[in-house]
Amino acid sequence: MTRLRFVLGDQLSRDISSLRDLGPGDVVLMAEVDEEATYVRHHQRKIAFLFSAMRHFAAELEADGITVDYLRLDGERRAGSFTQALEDALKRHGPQAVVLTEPGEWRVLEMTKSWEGAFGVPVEVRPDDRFLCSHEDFARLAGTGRTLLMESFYRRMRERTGYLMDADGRPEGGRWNHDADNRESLPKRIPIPVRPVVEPDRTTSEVLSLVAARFGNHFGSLKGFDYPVTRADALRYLDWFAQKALPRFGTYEDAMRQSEPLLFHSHLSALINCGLLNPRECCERAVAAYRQGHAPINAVEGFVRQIIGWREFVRGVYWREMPGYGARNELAADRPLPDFFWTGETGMNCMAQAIRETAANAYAHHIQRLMVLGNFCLLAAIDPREVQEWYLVVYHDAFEWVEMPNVVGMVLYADGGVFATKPYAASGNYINRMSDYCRRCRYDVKQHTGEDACPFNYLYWDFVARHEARLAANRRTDRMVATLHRMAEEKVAAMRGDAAAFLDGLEASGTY
Ligand code: FAD
Ligand code: DLZ
Ligand code: SF4
Repeated sequence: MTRLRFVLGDQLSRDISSLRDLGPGDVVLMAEVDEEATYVRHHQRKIAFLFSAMRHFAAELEADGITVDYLRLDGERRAGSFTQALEDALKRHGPQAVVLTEPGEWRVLEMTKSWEGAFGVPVEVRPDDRFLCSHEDFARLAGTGRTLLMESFYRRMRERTGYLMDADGRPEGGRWNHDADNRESLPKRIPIPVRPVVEPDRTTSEVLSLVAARFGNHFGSLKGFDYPVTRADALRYLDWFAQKALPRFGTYEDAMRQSEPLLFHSHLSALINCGLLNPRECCERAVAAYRQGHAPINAVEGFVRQIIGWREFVRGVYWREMPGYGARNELAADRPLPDFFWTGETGMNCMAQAIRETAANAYAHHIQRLMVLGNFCLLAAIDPREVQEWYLVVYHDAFEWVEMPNVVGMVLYADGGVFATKPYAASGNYINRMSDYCRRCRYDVKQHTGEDACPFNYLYWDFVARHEARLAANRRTDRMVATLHRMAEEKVAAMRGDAAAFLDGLEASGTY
């Protein structure tokens, strides 16, 4: 029986479930399609990364004697959408069945559901078992209540995988979670390890030209593209991380520094999400570094927690809460996204840094995404739909299953606390503690009112005042409200006045 194996751009793994039982006569279909590149206007670097990784993956399959029908965006045979690509391929190959691995996005899964009826061919959608926790197991491990706790889910995942567990079933290092050791700011003279550079080969250069020609008006830059696009380079990148950056990953996980976008972070998310690396092998490489005495427990536990904890957890939340999750707006936020999210032109140095680095690299690390950019969107009541679209566009690792819960649940509290136990609101003080941004800023982080005051300060207290009842009712935030009440009335009025003037002055983004 001939089967058509449809492999999507974030399924670039030889071990993907749709390729497992390849038989003689089977054809692998892969397609660069305009609809996927433009349904939101993805960062140029993200498109280039995915297309180049797809082309390299297809070439590797062919080198192994597998028949691949690869549709290039600029090729003679091309298709505008996944559905059209499939329809045309069915005519070309006349297979008895179509096999694919479950897509990572609700939108695409819905698309696949129409195919059997539309084309009269059986379509088999297989589970994506690159994830360590299936949809069914998620309910078992995370629970089924209205609210879910990542920490309990994570402990179960540790027990299940055996990562960092001793022979008696206890967590190695005596604690499940070493987060308390992972909040240091960066010492002045600490050396930051220099990343390996992957020079673009011919395939990548062709893709870069294609993207510049077709999507050159999208956000971001292609300059200096040096990210891995093959499995071999991705494995070398993982190995480099385990040796050079992982040892300090934990301690400085929350730190930020001017013009240092990566610090000790792994920069692996896009490689994992598109399939070049498997999340299990990333954890196992980190655990091996711990066993060999190359990395301490706080680093390795922190890294493993991000992957088998947060990554698996948000994916479970996404599928549990969809459809409808993206429309949640518990805090009734409705301000349009300010223009400077696309230009970086703002006097707030922390925001300008994070946005410019995002434009340059299609990357910002977690604390920049959460406590700078996200925190601003929360405090300024930016419409969750607009925030989601921005995050989906600008990061090379962004797919809806992971972007949406991080934005809706973690950053904006727009789901009313499905898994965040409180809104992660913070004033300029937090950013000052964790970075050197404030020293280079035109605003003064110590001031709360007036022209030079840090906008995060008055926006924070305005946020507390606007959501006073909700925050007072939550044990984890009631102290914010108590502090507000202890402030002089005139000071509160002045901060709220400054917040209103600042927010009124924000220019909405039109097109981008
Ligand atoms: P590291 O700091 O080195 O962490 C190691 C790995 O853990 C990451 O590669 C990633 O696979 C995983 N991880 C860590 N935190 C999370 C998390 N909260 N959710 C899921 N996985 C996590 N991550 C994405 O992969 N795609 C997204 O679209 C995305 N959008 C985000 C949006 C917001 C508002 C926030 C706050 C976070 C978002 N994250 C997203 C999570 C996290 O910020 C990135 O995974 C991380 O910054 C990627 O950089 P890194 O590989 O250097 O990660
Ligand atoms: C993000 C993206 C882009 C830009 N382009 C393609 C593409 O041309 N072909 C493809 O197979 N996938 C692409 N993707 C990923 C998809 O939009 C989508 O996120 C995944 O298929 C997950 O469902
Ligand atoms: Fe950001 Fe305020 Fe610090 Fe400026 S002073 S960098 S706006 S936190």
